[in-house]
Amino acid sequence: MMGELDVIVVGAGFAGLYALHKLRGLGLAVHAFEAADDVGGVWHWNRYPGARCDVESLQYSYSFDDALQQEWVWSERYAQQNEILAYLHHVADRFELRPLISFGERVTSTHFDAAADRWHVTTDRGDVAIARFCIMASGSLSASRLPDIPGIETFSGTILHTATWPHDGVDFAGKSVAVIGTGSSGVQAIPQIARSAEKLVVLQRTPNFVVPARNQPLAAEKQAAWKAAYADYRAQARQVGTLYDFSQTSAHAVSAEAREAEYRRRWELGGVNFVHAFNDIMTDRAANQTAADFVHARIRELVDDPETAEKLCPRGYPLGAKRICVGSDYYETFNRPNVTLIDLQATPVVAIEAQAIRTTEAVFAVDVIVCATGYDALTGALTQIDIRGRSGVALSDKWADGPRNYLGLMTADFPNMFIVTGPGSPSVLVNMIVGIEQHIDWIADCIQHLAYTGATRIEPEISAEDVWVEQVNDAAAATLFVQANSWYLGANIPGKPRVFLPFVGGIGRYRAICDEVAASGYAGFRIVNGD
Ligand code: N01
Repeated sequence: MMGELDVIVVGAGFAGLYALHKLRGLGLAVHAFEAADDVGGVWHWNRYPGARCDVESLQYSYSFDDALQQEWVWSERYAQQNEILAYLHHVADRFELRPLISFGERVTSTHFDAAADRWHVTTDRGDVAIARFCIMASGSLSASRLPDIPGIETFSGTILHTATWPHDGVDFAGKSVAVIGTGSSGVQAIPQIARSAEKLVVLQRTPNFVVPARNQPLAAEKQAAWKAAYADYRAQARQVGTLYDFSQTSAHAVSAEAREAEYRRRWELGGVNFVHAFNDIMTDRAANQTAADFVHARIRELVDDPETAEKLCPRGYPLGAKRICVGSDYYETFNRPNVTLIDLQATPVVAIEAQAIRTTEAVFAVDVIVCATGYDALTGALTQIDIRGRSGVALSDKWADGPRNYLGLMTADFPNMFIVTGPGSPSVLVNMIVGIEQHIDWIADCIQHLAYTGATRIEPEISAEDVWVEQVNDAAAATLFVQANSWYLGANIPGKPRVFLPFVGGIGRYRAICDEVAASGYAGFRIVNGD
């Protein structure tokens, strides 16, 4: 058992690493537990072919240290997984964070001792650490899930999940492969697997809107120009998350020709910027349909077989209401002779057998099944740990009908436990690094405030929590996000309560709310003074 700490951090991905750096800088005794054998979080685990970030490299990086952002050189517009992981290794080494991390230790429980105001954190190795504060930097999309298909355990070939990819890679040459799932991970992996596998069957339950990435080497001049203006760009990003070309115009305010030209311009430039072509795409269904129609037309242009093209056209939910996907050669891949698309809505999977996948219409013999089936998002990494607060109630019980917290940062009955980019915060709806830095900075200020005032405990008032949960729900209800069966709503997990998880009001507004709360002496929180 290690000596008593000020802060325990769970996880050593982007959030955990910055938390360690920031809090150690304040003179606090801080330590992290990380289940993996190295730093990186999702970027350590997600090594599937094609894995890269669809936020541009110059923006998907820390802003807290100017020398770091000036010196690190990105090679591509969108960094590949191994480059992001190399960056995080560099950060861990540069700021000497490794000695603060226990690797290969998964936190299994965190219990609050109300008599001593301390968290007791236990790992799967049986280690116990005690600290005044606990920071859950366990990730928003880290609890992966295999599909609940009958017979999956009987498959005698190789079953892989994109989120736990073998570190020495997978050779698909000469193999018959099935990919289940066509979200961001599937969309990135499918074109790569198609190039090396003998046969590829793509099992699609819901088609997604896929805009082209137009990835390219990052020109030295562009990188230099960004670095020269980083202070300004980062300041803007703190208000909007990722810098896009945000339109101030309604899709209805321009002619059909002008609309088409704008969509085409953005389509050619590539990336998520497409969704911001008009300012009502995420709030007005008719406006949204104009963008959806444009993408449908591109799918029909890119895919040779008209039947396959129709299967790939997303319908019945608004564009962007499920996370938009950014792909490279995604639709073109379905023109390859070795690739077959199966529409699971028309012919659902019945079972996985020893060497095959059976749908209601056919049997596909496969050697490898790649599950790109996603995550128990935002809450999964938290509820799979036995977290018990002041009264002994488990967090998973408190959140049985959906997550309840204040500002997404803390939950009543769980004093001194902070959640980074979890439910009730902008989280996955904005650039994760911007969200992480905002949360860690706020948490660090809060811990300092408690130290200055001699307080030992902070937790939200139930009333503040109730109001915040309502505010999160109201913000989502005013958008089209709630009109799709997405993981944002927990719809991908059987039995998970259907609650829109992230705060949709934007990082600028959210930051202002969090700052106001802090400036007011932590209104909505109950602070207890003295040991
Ligand atoms: O997971 P997903 P993901 N039978 O949940 C299907 C981030 N990310 O790993 O839509 C058959 O989006 C499921 O179908 P349906 C990003 O935020 C970012 O792809 O539920 N199919 C869906 O098609 C992203 O949004 C990057 O009907 C089943 C797919 O599996 C988030 O992570 C890259 C099934 C799951 O898609 C999650 O993305 C990768 C079943 N039983 C990830 N169960 C970039 O930066 C599920 N599906 C680019």
